[in-house]
Amino acid sequence: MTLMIQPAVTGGIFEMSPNSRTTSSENYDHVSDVLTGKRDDTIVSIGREPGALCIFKGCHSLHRVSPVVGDELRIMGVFVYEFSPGIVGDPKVNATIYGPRTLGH
Ligand SMILES: O=C(O)CCC(=O)C(=O)O
Repeated sequence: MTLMIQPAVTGGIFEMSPNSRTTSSENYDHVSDVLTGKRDDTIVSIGREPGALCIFKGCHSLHRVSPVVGDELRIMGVFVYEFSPGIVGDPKVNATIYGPRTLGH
């Protein structure tokens, strides 16, 4: 679940191809088609106004954010829910996705 707090002035568009994978299938052919632009028809853009709330199956939906342009920060709350309590994201993975500023938090 994401909650837009402060959109980028330019860029920072959140796009996803909903349900592009399943628990039982990585669906590599479809994923490849999306990544190479052959299935742009499956991509949806999500609202970027402050307060925009998006609930989606992130593990099963390819998603990306276009480059943020300009000096203003794009601030997004990202809430990830697990089936069991106590599960946290791998700090190295988080640093790869969100930047080294997340290390140690
Ligand atoms: O920044 C966003 O708009 C989406 C972030 C996201 O979905 C993620 O970090 O997995």
